[in-house]
Amino acid sequence: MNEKEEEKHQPNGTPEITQLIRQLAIGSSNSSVRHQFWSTQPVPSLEEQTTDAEEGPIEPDKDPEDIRKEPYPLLPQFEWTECDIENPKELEELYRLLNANYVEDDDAMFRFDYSAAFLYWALKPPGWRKDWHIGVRTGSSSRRLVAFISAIPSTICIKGKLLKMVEINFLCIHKKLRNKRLAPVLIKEITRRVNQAGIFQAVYTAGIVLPRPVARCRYYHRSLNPKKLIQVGFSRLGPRMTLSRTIRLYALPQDITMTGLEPLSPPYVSSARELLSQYLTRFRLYVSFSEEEFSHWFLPRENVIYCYILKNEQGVVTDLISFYELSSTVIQNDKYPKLRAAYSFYNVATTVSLESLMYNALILAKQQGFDVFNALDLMENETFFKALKFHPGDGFLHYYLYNWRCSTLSPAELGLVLL
Ligand code: MYA
Repeated sequence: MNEKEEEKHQPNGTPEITQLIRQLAIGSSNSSVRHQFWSTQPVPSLEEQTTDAEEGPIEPDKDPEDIRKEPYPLLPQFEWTECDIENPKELEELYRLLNANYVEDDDAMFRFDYSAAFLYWALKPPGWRKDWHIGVRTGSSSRRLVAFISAIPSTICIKGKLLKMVEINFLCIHKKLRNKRLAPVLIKEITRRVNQAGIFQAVYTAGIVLPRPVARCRYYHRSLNPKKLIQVGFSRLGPRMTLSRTIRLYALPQDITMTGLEPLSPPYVSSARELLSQYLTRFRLYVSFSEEEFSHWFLPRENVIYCYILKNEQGVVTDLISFYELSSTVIQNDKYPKLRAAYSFYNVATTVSLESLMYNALILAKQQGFDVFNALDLMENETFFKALKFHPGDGFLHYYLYNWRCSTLSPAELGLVLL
Protein backbone atom coordinates (compact mmCIF):
# COMPACT_ATOMS: atom_id res chain seq x y z
CA MET A 1 0.00 0.00 0.00
CA ASN A 2 1.53 3.33 -0.95
CA GLU A 3 1.33 6.42 1.23
CA LYS A 4 -1.69 7.81 -0.62
CA GLU A 5 -3.53 4.56 -0.01
CA GLU A 6 -2.66 4.71 3.67
CA GLU A 7 -4.07 8.19 3.94
CA LYS A 8 -7.25 7.08 2.20
CA HIS A 9 -7.68 4.23 4.66
CA GLN A 10 -7.02 6.33 7.73
CA PRO A 11 -9.82 8.85 7.63
CA ASN A 12 -9.09 9.87 11.18
CA GLY A 13 -5.73 11.34 10.21
CA THR A 14 -2.40 11.09 11.97
CA PRO A 15 -1.99 11.27 15.77
CA GLU A 16 -0.22 14.59 15.27
CA ILE A 17 -3.29 16.15 13.65
CA THR A 18 -5.62 14.61 16.24
CA GLN A 19 -3.56 16.24 18.96
CA LEU A 20 -3.74 19.61 17.21
CA ILE A 21 -7.52 19.35 17.09
CA ARG A 22 -7.70 18.92 20.84
CA GLN A 23 -5.50 21.97 21.32
CA LEU A 24 -7.64 23.96 18.94
CA ALA A 25 -11.00 23.00 20.37
CA ILE A 26 -11.11 26.19 22.42
CA GLY A 27 -10.81 28.36 19.32
CA SER A 28 -13.62 26.61 17.51
CA SER A 29 -16.40 28.40 15.69
CA ASN A 30 -19.00 30.65 17.23
CA SER A 31 -22.06 30.17 15.08
CA SER A 32 -24.19 32.66 16.99
CA VAL A 33 -23.31 35.40 14.50
CA ARG A 34 -24.57 34.80 10.97
CA HIS A 35 -21.61 34.96 8.61
CA GLN A 36 -19.28 36.16 11.31
CA PHE A 37 -16.51 36.47 8.69
CA TRP A 38 -18.32 37.33 5.48
CA SER A 39 -20.29 40.11 7.16
CA THR A 40 -16.94 41.91 7.64
CA GLN A 41 -15.92 41.61 3.97
CA PRO A 42 -16.66 43.88 0.99
CA VAL A 43 -19.38 41.65 -0.43
CA PRO A 44 -23.12 42.39 -0.62
CA SER A 45 -25.24 40.82 2.08
CA LEU A 46 -27.65 38.05 1.10
CA GLU A 47 -30.61 40.36 1.69
CA GLU A 48 -29.29 43.29 -0.33
CA GLN A 49 -30.99 44.20 -3.61
CA THR A 50 -28.54 45.83 -6.01
CA THR A 51 -29.70 48.19 -8.72
CA ASP A 52 -27.69 48.88 -11.86
CA ALA A 53 -26.98 52.42 -10.61
CA GLU A 54 -25.07 51.13 -7.56
CA GLU A 55 -22.74 48.79 -9.43
CA GLY A 56 -19.01 49.10 -8.81
CA PRO A 57 -16.42 48.67 -6.06
CA ILE A 58 -17.79 48.26 -2.54
CA GLU A 59 -14.69 49.77 -0.96
CA PRO A 60 -12.09 51.94 -2.70
CA ASP A 61 -8.62 50.67 -3.63
CA LYS A 62 -6.30 50.81 -0.63
CA ASP A 63 -3.24 53.02 -0.45
CA PRO A 64 -0.09 50.86 -0.32
CA GLU A 65 0.74 52.17 3.19
CA ASP A 66 -2.67 51.04 4.45
CA ILE A 67 -2.06 47.44 3.42
CA ARG A 68 -0.84 45.30 6.25
CA LYS A 69 2.85 44.47 5.83
CA GLU A 70 3.08 41.23 7.84
CA PRO A 71 1.19 37.98 7.25
CA TYR A 72 -1.86 37.40 9.44
CA PRO A 73 -0.94 35.45 12.56
CA LEU A 74 -1.64 31.74 12.69
CA LEU A 75 -2.01 29.74 15.87
CA PRO A 76 1.43 28.74 17.15
CA GLN A 77 0.95 25.16 15.93
CA PHE A 78 0.97 26.32 12.29
CA GLU A 79 3.14 28.24 9.89
CA TRP A 80 2.66 29.82 6.46
CA THR A 81 4.37 28.31 3.46
CA GLU A 82 4.58 29.11 -0.24
CA CYS A 83 3.93 25.95 -2.19
CA ASP A 84 6.56 25.58 -4.88
CA ILE A 85 4.60 23.72 -7.53
CA GLU A 86 7.65 23.67 -9.80
CA ASN A 87 9.17 21.32 -7.28
CA PRO A 88 7.64 17.88 -8.04
CA LYS A 89 7.70 16.90 -4.35
CA GLU A 90 5.72 19.96 -3.30
CA LEU A 91 3.32 19.57 -6.21
CA GLU A 92 2.71 15.99 -5.09
CA GLU A 93 2.13 17.19 -1.53
CA LEU A 94 -0.52 19.63 -2.74
CA TYR A 95 -2.06 16.92 -4.90
CA ARG A 96 -2.36 14.65 -1.86
CA LEU A 97 -3.90 17.32 0.35
CA LEU A 98 -6.60 17.97 -2.26
CA ASN A 99 -7.03 14.34 -3.23
CA ALA A 100 -7.94 13.47 0.36
CA ASN A 101 -9.68 16.66 1.51
CA TYR A 102 -11.10 18.70 -1.38
CA VAL A 103 -14.70 19.13 -2.55
CA GLU A 104 -17.11 16.19 -2.17
CA ASP A 105 -20.72 15.82 -3.25
CA ASP A 106 -23.43 16.11 -0.58
CA ASP A 107 -23.62 12.32 -0.12
CA ALA A 108 -19.82 11.97 0.22
CA MET A 109 -19.73 9.48 -2.66
CA PHE A 110 -17.34 11.40 -4.93
CA ARG A 111 -14.43 13.74 -4.28
CA PHE A 112 -12.67 15.85 -6.91
CA ASP A 113 -9.31 14.39 -7.85
CA TYR A 114 -7.46 17.20 -9.62
CA SER A 115 -4.31 15.55 -11.05
CA ALA A 116 -0.86 16.98 -10.35
CA ALA A 117 -0.53 17.85 -14.07
CA PHE A 118 -3.87 19.66 -13.89
CA LEU A 119 -2.82 21.65 -10.83
CA TYR A 120 0.42 22.61 -12.54
CA TRP A 121 -1.62 23.95 -15.48
CA ALA A 122 -4.29 25.62 -13.36
CA LEU A 123 -1.87 27.39 -11.05
CA LYS A 124 0.73 28.56 -13.55
CA PRO A 125 -0.89 30.82 -16.17
CA PRO A 126 1.08 33.84 -17.40
CA GLY A 127 1.67 36.25 -14.52
CA TRP A 128 1.33 33.52 -11.85
CA ARG A 129 3.08 34.14 -8.56
CA LYS A 130 4.49 31.68 -6.09
CA ASP A 131 3.46 33.86 -3.15
CA TRP A 132 -0.16 33.41 -4.28
CA HIS A 133 0.08 29.64 -3.73
CA ILE A 134 -0.37 29.81 0.00
CA GLY A 135 -0.10 26.77 2.21
CA VAL A 136 -0.30 26.16 5.92
CA ARG A 137 1.98 23.58 7.47
CA THR A 138 2.06 22.08 10.91
CA GLY A 139 4.91 23.69 12.77
CA SER A 140 6.19 20.35 14.06
CA SER A 141 9.09 18.45 12.53
CA SER A 142 6.82 16.75 9.97
CA ARG A 143 5.82 20.15 8.52
CA ARG A 144 2.77 18.54 6.99
CA LEU A 145 0.74 20.58 4.48
CA VAL A 146 -2.73 20.94 6.02
CA ALA A 147 -4.35 23.85 4.18
CA PHE A 148 -4.11 25.74 0.89
CA ILE A 149 -5.56 28.65 -1.09
CA SER A 150 -4.50 30.11 -4.44
CA ALA A 151 -4.90 33.16 -6.63
CA ILE A 152 -4.07 33.56 -10.31
CA PRO A 153 -4.27 36.81 -12.30
CA SER A 154 -7.15 37.28 -14.69
CA THR A 155 -8.73 40.07 -16.71
CA ILE A 156 -12.49 40.08 -16.27
CA CYS A 157 -15.10 42.15 -18.03
CA ILE A 158 -18.15 42.84 -15.91
CA LYS A 159 -20.96 44.67 -17.66
CA GLY A 160 -18.60 46.48 -20.01
CA LYS A 161 -15.89 47.31 -17.40
CA LEU A 162 -12.56 45.56 -17.86
CA LEU A 163 -10.90 44.87 -14.51
CA LYS A 164 -7.64 43.30 -13.43
CA MET A 165 -8.73 40.67 -10.89
CA VAL A 166 -7.61 37.38 -9.45
CA GLU A 167 -9.38 34.05 -9.59
CA ILE A 168 -9.37 32.34 -6.19
CA ASN A 169 -9.42 28.56 -6.16
CA PHE A 170 -8.41 25.37 -4.34
CA LEU A 171 -9.28 26.60 -0.86
CA CYS A 172 -8.85 23.48 1.22
CA ILE A 173 -8.41 22.60 4.87
CA HIS A 174 -7.54 19.13 6.10
CA LYS A 175 -10.69 17.33 7.24
CA LYS A 176 -9.48 17.09 10.81
CA LEU A 177 -8.91 20.83 11.07
CA ARG A 178 -12.35 21.94 9.91
CA ASN A 179 -14.63 24.43 11.70
CA LYS A 180 -11.74 26.16 13.47
CA ARG A 181 -12.06 29.48 11.60
CA LEU A 182 -8.89 28.82 9.61
CA ALA A 183 -10.59 29.54 6.26
CA PRO A 184 -11.10 33.26 7.10
CA VAL A 185 -7.40 33.56 7.92
CA LEU A 186 -6.43 32.01 4.59
CA ILE A 187 -8.83 34.31 2.75
CA LYS A 188 -7.56 37.41 4.56
CA GLU A 189 -3.95 36.44 3.86
CA ILE A 190 -4.53 35.90 0.13
CA THR A 191 -6.45 39.20 0.03
CA ARG A 192 -3.54 40.99 1.67
CA ARG A 193 -1.02 39.58 -0.82
CA VAL A 194 -3.24 40.32 -3.81
CA ASN A 195 -3.88 43.87 -2.52
CA GLN A 196 -0.12 44.33 -2.24
CA ALA A 197 0.03 43.74 -6.00
CA GLY A 198 -2.51 46.55 -6.51
CA ILE A 199 -5.51 44.27 -7.20
CA PHE A 200 -8.73 44.77 -5.24
CA GLN A 201 -11.29 42.53 -6.97
CA ALA A 202 -11.60 38.77 -7.25
CA VAL A 203 -13.85 36.17 -8.81
CA TYR A 204 -14.48 32.70 -7.38
CA THR A 205 -17.03 29.92 -7.39
CA ALA A 206 -18.36 27.65 -4.68
CA GLY A 207 -21.04 25.02 -4.34
CA ILE A 208 -22.30 26.62 -1.14
CA VAL A 209 -24.26 29.84 -0.80
CA LEU A 210 -22.25 32.70 0.69
CA PRO A 211 -22.91 36.45 0.67
CA ARG A 212 -23.67 36.94 -2.22
CA PRO A 213 -23.74 35.02 -5.51
CA VAL A 214 -23.68 37.06 -8.70
CA ALA A 215 -25.00 33.98 -10.53
CA ARG A 216 -26.12 30.44 -9.85
CA CYS A 217 -25.40 27.73 -12.43
CA ARG A 218 -26.48 24.15 -12.60
CA TYR A 219 -24.40 21.15 -13.64
CA TYR A 220 -25.69 18.98 -16.49
CA HIS A 221 -24.32 15.54 -17.23
CA ARG A 222 -24.14 13.45 -20.39
CA SER A 223 -23.46 9.76 -19.81
CA LEU A 224 -20.69 8.32 -21.94
CA ASN A 225 -20.23 5.08 -20.01
CA PRO A 226 -23.69 4.52 -18.51
CA LYS A 227 -22.92 1.07 -17.14
CA LYS A 228 -20.10 2.35 -14.96
CA LEU A 229 -22.02 5.47 -13.96
CA ILE A 230 -24.87 3.30 -12.70
CA GLN A 231 -22.54 0.88 -10.96
CA VAL A 232 -20.78 3.63 -9.02
CA GLY A 233 -24.07 5.32 -8.08
CA PHE A 234 -23.52 8.43 -10.20
CA SER A 235 -26.71 7.77 -12.16
CA ARG A 236 -29.72 5.53 -11.83
CA LEU A 237 -31.60 3.44 -14.35
CA GLY A 238 -34.57 5.43 -15.56
CA PRO A 239 -38.08 4.11 -15.01
CA ARG A 240 -38.92 1.27 -17.41
CA MET A 241 -35.31 1.24 -18.62
CA THR A 242 -33.02 -1.75 -18.76
CA LEU A 243 -29.25 -1.48 -18.73
CA SER A 244 -28.98 -2.55 -22.37
CA ARG A 245 -31.55 0.02 -23.47
CA THR A 246 -29.70 2.69 -21.49
CA ILE A 247 -26.41 1.71 -23.14
CA ARG A 248 -28.08 1.96 -26.56
CA LEU A 249 -29.62 5.32 -25.66
CA TYR A 250 -26.22 6.87 -24.95
CA ALA A 251 -24.25 5.08 -27.69
CA LEU A 252 -22.07 7.32 -29.86
CA PRO A 253 -20.30 6.68 -33.16
CA GLN A 254 -16.68 5.53 -32.99
CA ASP A 255 -15.48 8.41 -35.13
CA ILE A 256 -16.26 12.10 -35.31
CA THR A 257 -18.85 13.12 -37.87
CA MET A 258 -17.17 16.34 -38.92
CA THR A 259 -14.33 16.67 -41.38
CA GLY A 260 -11.53 19.05 -40.56
CA LEU A 261 -11.83 19.01 -36.77
CA GLU A 262 -8.25 19.06 -35.49
CA PRO A 263 -6.47 19.66 -32.20
CA LEU A 264 -5.50 23.30 -31.65
CA SER A 265 -1.83 23.83 -32.54
CA PRO A 266 0.46 26.90 -32.15
CA PRO A 267 -0.02 28.30 -35.69
CA TYR A 268 -3.76 28.73 -35.03
CA VAL A 269 -3.59 30.21 -31.55
CA SER A 270 -3.91 33.78 -32.72
CA SER A 271 -6.94 33.13 -34.92
CA ALA A 272 -8.62 30.89 -32.32
CA ARG A 273 -8.13 33.55 -29.66
CA GLU A 274 -9.65 36.15 -31.93
CA LEU A 275 -12.70 33.93 -32.49
CA LEU A 276 -13.23 33.25 -28.79
CA SER A 277 -12.55 36.83 -27.69
CA GLN A 278 -15.10 38.18 -30.15
CA TYR A 279 -17.64 35.61 -29.05
CA LEU A 280 -17.21 36.27 -25.33
CA THR A 281 -18.00 39.97 -25.66
CA ARG A 282 -21.67 39.07 -26.00
CA PHE A 283 -21.80 38.03 -22.32
CA ARG A 284 -22.16 40.33 -19.32
CA LEU A 285 -19.43 38.66 -17.25
CA TYR A 286 -16.58 37.20 -19.25
CA VAL A 287 -12.87 36.61 -19.22
CA SER A 288 -10.51 38.37 -21.59
CA PHE A 289 -7.49 36.31 -22.70
CA SER A 290 -4.21 37.76 -23.96
CA GLU A 291 -2.59 35.63 -26.66
CA GLU A 292 -0.13 34.27 -24.13
CA GLU A 293 -2.94 33.39 -21.75
CA PHE A 294 -4.97 31.82 -24.53
CA SER A 295 -1.99 29.60 -25.50
CA HIS A 296 -1.64 28.54 -21.90
CA TRP A 297 -5.29 27.72 -21.37
CA PHE A 298 -6.11 26.12 -24.73
CA LEU A 299 -3.10 24.38 -26.26
CA PRO A 300 -3.86 20.69 -25.63
CA ARG A 301 -2.16 18.89 -22.75
CA GLU A 302 -2.85 15.19 -22.44
CA ASN A 303 -5.16 14.34 -19.54
CA VAL A 304 -5.60 18.02 -18.75
CA ILE A 305 -7.03 20.19 -21.53
CA TYR A 306 -8.43 19.22 -24.92
CA CYS A 307 -9.16 21.77 -27.62
CA TYR A 308 -10.21 21.24 -31.25
CA ILE A 309 -10.78 23.70 -34.04
CA LEU A 310 -12.30 23.98 -37.49
CA LYS A 311 -10.67 26.42 -39.91
CA ASN A 312 -11.57 27.73 -43.34
CA GLU A 313 -9.48 27.66 -46.53
CA GLN A 314 -7.66 30.83 -45.51
CA GLY A 315 -6.57 29.19 -42.25
CA VAL A 316 -8.94 31.31 -40.16
CA VAL A 317 -10.36 29.44 -37.17
CA THR A 318 -14.14 29.40 -37.43
CA ASP A 319 -15.24 26.98 -34.68
CA LEU A 320 -13.74 25.77 -31.43
CA ILE A 321 -14.51 23.22 -28.73
CA SER A 322 -12.64 22.60 -25.51
CA PHE A 323 -13.01 20.51 -22.41
CA TYR A 324 -10.84 19.73 -19.43
CA GLU A 325 -10.27 16.53 -17.53
CA LEU A 326 -11.26 16.39 -13.90
CA SER A 327 -11.61 12.97 -12.35
CA SER A 328 -13.32 12.21 -9.10
CA THR A 329 -12.39 9.59 -6.56
CA VAL A 330 -15.27 7.20 -6.06
CA ILE A 331 -15.19 7.01 -2.29
CA GLN A 332 -15.15 3.43 -1.01
CA ASN A 333 -15.38 1.67 -4.33
CA ASP A 334 -12.55 -0.76 -5.02
CA LYS A 335 -13.82 -1.88 -8.40
CA TYR A 336 -14.08 1.63 -9.81
CA PRO A 337 -11.86 3.93 -7.73
CA LYS A 338 -12.08 6.79 -10.27
CA LEU A 339 -14.68 8.49 -12.40
CA ARG A 340 -13.18 10.20 -15.45
CA ALA A 341 -15.13 13.33 -16.26
CA ALA A 342 -14.70 15.81 -19.10
CA TYR A 343 -15.89 19.34 -18.28
CA SER A 344 -17.01 21.66 -21.03
CA PHE A 345 -14.71 24.73 -21.17
CA TYR A 346 -15.30 27.27 -23.98
CA ASN A 347 -17.06 26.48 -27.28
CA VAL A 348 -17.76 28.67 -30.30
CA ALA A 349 -19.70 27.68 -33.43
CA THR A 350 -19.95 29.87 -36.51
CA THR A 351 -19.95 27.55 -39.55
CA VAL A 352 -21.73 24.57 -37.99
CA SER A 353 -24.36 24.38 -35.29
CA LEU A 354 -23.23 24.39 -31.67
CA GLU A 355 -25.21 21.18 -31.26
CA SER A 356 -23.27 19.31 -33.94
CA LEU A 357 -19.99 20.71 -32.62
CA MET A 358 -20.81 19.48 -29.11
CA TYR A 359 -21.95 16.13 -30.47
CA ASN A 360 -18.42 15.76 -31.78
CA ALA A 361 -17.01 16.88 -28.44
CA LEU A 362 -18.92 13.96 -26.88
CA ILE A 363 -17.49 11.52 -29.44
CA LEU A 364 -13.97 12.81 -28.82
CA ALA A 365 -14.43 12.56 -25.05
CA LYS A 366 -15.75 9.01 -25.42
CA GLN A 367 -12.75 8.12 -27.63
CA GLN A 368 -10.45 9.40 -24.86
CA GLY A 369 -12.10 7.07 -22.34
CA PHE A 370 -14.14 9.59 -20.32
CA ASP A 371 -17.12 8.23 -18.39
CA VAL A 372 -19.21 11.40 -18.37
CA PHE A 373 -19.28 14.83 -20.00
CA ASN A 374 -20.30 17.66 -17.66
CA ALA A 375 -21.32 21.20 -18.50
CA LEU A 376 -22.79 24.16 -16.65
CA ASP A 377 -25.86 25.89 -18.04
CA LEU A 378 -23.85 29.04 -18.84
CA MET A 379 -23.01 30.67 -22.19
CA GLU A 380 -25.21 28.95 -24.80
CA ASN A 381 -24.94 25.48 -23.31
CA GLU A 382 -28.63 25.13 -22.57
CA THR A 383 -29.35 25.16 -26.31
CA PHE A 384 -27.84 21.71 -26.86
CA PHE A 385 -28.56 19.91 -23.57
CA LYS A 386 -31.84 18.31 -24.56
CA ALA A 387 -30.89 17.17 -28.05
CA LEU A 388 -27.58 15.74 -26.85
CA LYS A 389 -29.12 13.89 -23.86
CA PHE A 390 -27.61 15.89 -21.04
CA HIS A 391 -29.58 15.68 -17.80
CA PRO A 392 -29.61 18.15 -14.90
CA GLY A 393 -27.64 17.03 -11.88
CA ASP A 394 -28.20 17.95 -8.26
CA GLY A 395 -25.08 20.12 -8.11
CA PHE A 396 -25.12 23.90 -8.39
CA LEU A 397 -22.22 26.28 -8.72
CA HIS A 398 -22.40 29.84 -7.42
CA TYR A 399 -20.31 32.62 -8.94
CA TYR A 400 -19.00 35.40 -6.69
CA LEU A 401 -17.27 38.73 -7.10
CA TYR A 402 -15.20 40.14 -4.25
CA ASN A 403 -15.41 43.89 -3.71
CA TRP A 404 -17.68 44.49 -6.70
CA ARG A 405 -21.39 45.18 -6.29
CA CYS A 406 -23.38 43.86 -9.22
CA SER A 407 -26.98 42.86 -9.78
CA THR A 408 -27.63 39.17 -10.30
CA LEU A 409 -26.91 37.61 -13.67
CA SER A 410 -28.55 34.62 -15.31
CA PRO A 411 -26.31 31.68 -16.27
CA ALA A 412 -26.76 32.53 -19.95
CA GLU A 413 -25.13 35.92 -19.25
CA LEU A 414 -21.89 34.27 -18.06
CA GLY A 415 -18.90 33.81 -20.34
CA LEU A 416 -16.53 32.57 -17.68
CA VAL A 417 -15.58 29.04 -16.63
CA LEU A 418 -13.46 28.60 -13.51
CA LEU A 419 -11.65 25.31 -12.94
S1 MYA B 1 -14.38 26.80 -3.44
C1 MYA B 1 -13.83 25.25 -2.84
C2 MYA B 1 -13.84 25.24 -1.34
N1 MYA B 1 -13.23 24.03 -0.83
C3 MYA B 1 -13.92 22.96 -0.42
O1 MYA B 1 -15.14 22.92 -0.42
C4 MYA B 1 -13.05 21.80 0.01
C5 MYA B 1 -13.60 21.07 1.19
N2 MYA B 1 -13.84 21.98 2.30
C6 MYA B 1 -12.86 22.57 3.01
O2 MYA B 1 -11.68 22.40 2.80
C7 MYA B 1 -13.32 23.51 4.12
O3 MYA B 1 -14.64 23.17 4.48
C8 MYA B 1 -13.26 25.01 3.71
C9 MYA B 1 -13.83 25.87 4.85
C10 MYA B 1 -11.80 25.41 3.48
C11 MYA B 1 -14.07 25.29 2.45
N3 MYA B 1 -15.57 29.86 0.26
O4 MYA B 1 -12.33 27.57 8.70
P1 MYA B 1 -13.80 27.57 8.90
C12 MYA B 1 -16.61 30.30 5.24
C13 MYA B 1 -15.53 30.94 1.06
O5 MYA B 1 -14.26 27.33 10.29
P2 MYA B 1 -13.95 25.17 7.35
C14 MYA B 1 -12.94 27.73 -3.57
O6 MYA B 1 -11.85 27.23 -3.52
C15 MYA B 1 -17.86 30.03 6.06
O7 MYA B 1 -19.01 30.61 5.45
N4 MYA B 1 -15.83 30.90 2.36
O8 MYA B 1 -14.52 26.56 7.89
C16 MYA B 1 -13.12 29.24 -3.73
C17 MYA B 1 -17.47 30.70 7.37
O9 MYA B 1 -17.59 32.10 7.26
P3 MYA B 1 -18.89 32.84 7.88
C18 MYA B 1 -16.18 29.72 2.88
O10 MYA B 1 -15.12 24.35 6.94
C19 MYA B 1 -12.77 29.89 -2.42
C20 MYA B 1 -15.97 30.39 7.46
O11 MYA B 1 -15.54 30.07 6.12
C21 MYA B 1 -16.22 28.55 2.11
O12 MYA B 1 -12.98 24.56 8.27
C22 MYA B 1 -13.08 31.35 -2.37
C23 MYA B 1 -15.74 29.19 8.35
O13 MYA B 1 -14.37 28.96 8.39
C24 MYA B 1 -15.92 28.67 0.75
N5 MYA B 1 -15.96 27.62 -0.08
O14 MYA B 1 -13.17 25.58 6.01
C25 MYA B 1 -12.68 31.98 -1.06
N6 MYA B 1 -16.58 27.53 2.90
O15 MYA B 1 -18.84 32.58 9.38
C26 MYA B 1 -13.07 33.44 -0.97
C27 MYA B 1 -16.76 28.03 4.11
O16 MYA B 1 -18.76 34.27 7.51
C28 MYA B 1 -12.15 34.33 -1.74
N7 MYA B 1 -16.52 29.35 4.12
O17 MYA B 1 -20.09 32.19 7.25
C29 MYA B 1 -12.47 35.78 -1.53
C30 MYA B 1 -11.58 36.72 -2.35
C31 MYA B 1 -10.19 36.82 -1.72
C32 MYA B 1 -9.19 37.59 -2.58
C33 MYA B 1 -9.58 39.04 -2.74
C34 MYA B 1 -8.54 39.84 -3.56
C35 MYA B 1 -8.90 41.17 -3.84
